[in-house]
Parts: sequence; structure tokens; C-alpha cells
Amino acid sequence: MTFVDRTSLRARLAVRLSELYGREVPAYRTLVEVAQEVNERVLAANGSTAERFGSLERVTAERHGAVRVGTPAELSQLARIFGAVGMYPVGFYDLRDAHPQPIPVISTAFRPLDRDELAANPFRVFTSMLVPQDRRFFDADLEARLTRFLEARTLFPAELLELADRSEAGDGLGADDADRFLDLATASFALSAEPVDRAWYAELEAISGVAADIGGVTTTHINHLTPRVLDIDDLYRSMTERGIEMIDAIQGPPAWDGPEVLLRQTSFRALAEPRRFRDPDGTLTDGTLRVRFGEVEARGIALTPLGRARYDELMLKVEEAVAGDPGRPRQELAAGIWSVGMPSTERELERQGLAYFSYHLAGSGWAPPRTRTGRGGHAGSGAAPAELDRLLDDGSVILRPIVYEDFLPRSAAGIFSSNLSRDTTMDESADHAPRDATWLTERINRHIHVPEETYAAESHASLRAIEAALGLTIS
Ligand code: OOG
Ligand code: NI
Repeated sequence: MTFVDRTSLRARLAVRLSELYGREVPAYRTLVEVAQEVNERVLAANGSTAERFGSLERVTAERHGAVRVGTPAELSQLARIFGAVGMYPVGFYDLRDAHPQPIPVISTAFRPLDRDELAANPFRVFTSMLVPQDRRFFDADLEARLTRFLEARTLFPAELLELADRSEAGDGLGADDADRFLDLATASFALSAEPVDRAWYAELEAISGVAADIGGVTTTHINHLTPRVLDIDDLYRSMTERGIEMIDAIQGPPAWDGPEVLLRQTSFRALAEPRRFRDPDGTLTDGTLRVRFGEVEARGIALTPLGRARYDELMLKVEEAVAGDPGRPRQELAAGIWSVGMPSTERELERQGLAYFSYHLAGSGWAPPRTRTGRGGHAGSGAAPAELDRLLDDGSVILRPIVYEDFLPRSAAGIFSSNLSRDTTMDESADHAPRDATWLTERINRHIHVPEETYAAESHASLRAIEAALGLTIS
């Protein structure tokens, strides 16, 4: 019997979920089609530099999903399912503090860690968990009812979890088990036909649409699945031309003349999907819910903590400028602020220690080193040392940008809230339940990796490889 390793299982799971979501949300198919057209256009116009942030093959297959669950137990089960396909929790996001719209969840993203695993298939899932204990959103009575409701449901069958554990322990599954795992996993993320308890859903929706989507039903589902494009401005225009109504803006850095950094995202508005409802007297009626949407993203260079602080500072300046000059388009204001505040070349980003790069001897090709990411130091978090600078200046060493593989809390909150029909209801003065990465680690019993540590480790490893090849210390 042929063996299916975790890398192939991940690629197959991404395809299966994409097929499922395409059947459920036809506008997603249009999005994927347009994304592919955009990528081909960019490649035709820019040749191989278009692939500087990832091969067309990688980018074409690339998706991120978003799923939402209710309890640490459910999140632990998801961690086992994702672990079965080589995806690990990276980053901790607390969207309860997000501006302008707080969302009553904390989140992490499951994704591959190693560069060669990312290159093989970078499937990642932004995974959020409700915090019913947060008194700003839920009073004690609602928390108790919500917790009872969540504890009574089963999102993932025992057989799926058992197969998941076997895959994680043995780095994959036999062909038949792999098929079974994929069938069960895909089915767990399908939109359920089960009637929705109208009163219960409405009670939660009055607080937050996200709370209702998570805790108002007995199942989970893919909230969205996001393809990656090489030119998100082109995609935004192309979708609008096809008559698909996009949200007002592209979240994240503006379009500008310098290097693309971090992540830019946009989405089309949540669509009304038919759902059955059960009224308090037991009658069933047809209705619709608007919770699922389509999103698309463009990825740029990962920023160091120093670069990230610069990014946050510029984004704040943009907000102030927009507030001070509401007549001018945000994009125009933002591009102006960026051209002053952000270096306009990769070399300068590197020199100032603002972004992560891997280093390669000229003539050695583009192939990135095979590294295992770990908990490294912070390459690029200070100014580049003189010897390395000299080798970069004379062209003996070349830079390759390390692509940002994670998410941005402000953009995530923007994506969440642009698709909600009303604001979150909260009592700012009530106690919030403190949550951080350590809390989450203890609950799901897995290390929550720190995004910047993974990038720094990759950067360091490339420098060590050069030093070994040259027999010198350059950094
Ligand atoms: C997640 C929203 C965040 C992103 O790409 O930033 C997100 C959700 O809606 O569940 O997916
Ligand atoms: Ni998303």
C-alpha cells in the first residue's frame, strides 16, 4: 500500500477544501479564476522577478483558510488535525482589542514551518476561538449557557482524530487511511444543513455576528478560503469590473513605489446563503445568513520587530492624515507617507535592519538553503555588519526577501468587521479574561511559534552557510 506523507496530505487537504468551498460559494470560483489571470499577467509583464516572492507554482496552489471554534478542547482537536498534515500554531492574535471593531476571539494560525515545506505547499489556516469568559461581551448567565452549548457538541468525529494522531506520529498514513482522513476532515468543515435555532442565534448575534457564527450552531465550517495574487490592485479592479462588490479598501500597506512588505488583503462582501431555521414553537422556515465571504491577499517581505514598529507608526500616521483631510483619497495620503517613512529599496530595508532576508553567494542560484526553523536570534534586527555590507555592495552576496507567512491583527479585524452587519456590543468597563500565547500553549499543549523567530532562524542559517562556504565570519 502506498504511503501518503504529511506534506502530500496537506496539499491534498488544501485541494479538497478548495473544491468544497467552490461548491458552497460559487463566487469563490470567480475569485480563484481572476487571481490566476492576474498572476499570469504579472508573470508575462515582469518575467522571473514576478517569482521573487514565491514560484508561480507555489502561489497558484497557495490558500489560507479561516475557521472559528468555541473552546480550548475544540482548538486542541483542530491542532491535532492540522498537525496530521504538518501545520503548527504560529503567532498569537488577540482581536478583542482590535480597533475600530473588537471581536470576541483570540486566534493563531496553523502553517508549515520549514522553508521547503512552505515551498511544497504553504496551506495555512487562521484559527479563532471564542472567549465566552470575557465579561465585556458576555454576562455570567450567557457564558454559562454558551459553555453548555459548546461542550455538548462534537465537531470532529473520534475516527478523524485517531487517524490524525497516527499521521502526526508516523509522518503520514497509508493510502486508504489517507483517503478516509481527507473525507472525514473535509466533511467536518462543510456547511451543515442542520436547522439553526433562531432565538439562540439571534441572542448571540445581538452581541457579535462572530459569536453567533461560532456558538449559535452545532458545527463549524470554513469561513473563507483565500487565494494569493501577485498584484492585488489589479485583482481589486478586475473583480469590481466583473460586478462583484468588494469591501471599501485593501487592508495593510498601501500600493507604492517601494518594496512590498507584509500582507495586503481585501475581500468581497459576505453573501446571503440559504439556511433553515427552527423557531421557538418548533416550526422550520427557510432564511439566509451572511457570514461567509471571499478574500484575496498579496504577500511581501517579512519585517523585523524594528520594521514592524515602523510599519505601525506609518499606519497610525495614515489614520491621522485621513482624519485630518477626509477629502483626499486614503491611498494617495498613504503612498505619500510611505515614500517618506519607508526605505524604497530592499537593500536599504536590509541595511537598516527593517526586514528579513536570506543571503546567497552570487552565482549559486536562487535556491534557498534547506533549514529547520527553530528558536533563533534576530538576524536583521540591527544594522548589517561591515563585512557583509561590503560583500553585498560588491555583489558577491545577494539578498533574497523572506516572504511574510503570517497575519496582521489590524487587517484581520478589518476583514472580520467589514463583513459584519452590525457593531459588536460590549461593556468596555467589565472585566476582560486575560489571554496570551502562554495561556494558549497550556490549553492546547503545543508550543505557539513566534513568527519573527522563524524568519530570523532562516536568515541566520543562510549567513552561516555563506560563512561555511567562504571560511570567514562576515556577520
Ligand atoms: C478570520 C479573519 C482574519 C485574515 O486573513 O486576516 C483573516 C475570520 O474571519 O475568521 O482571515
Ligand atoms: Ni483571511
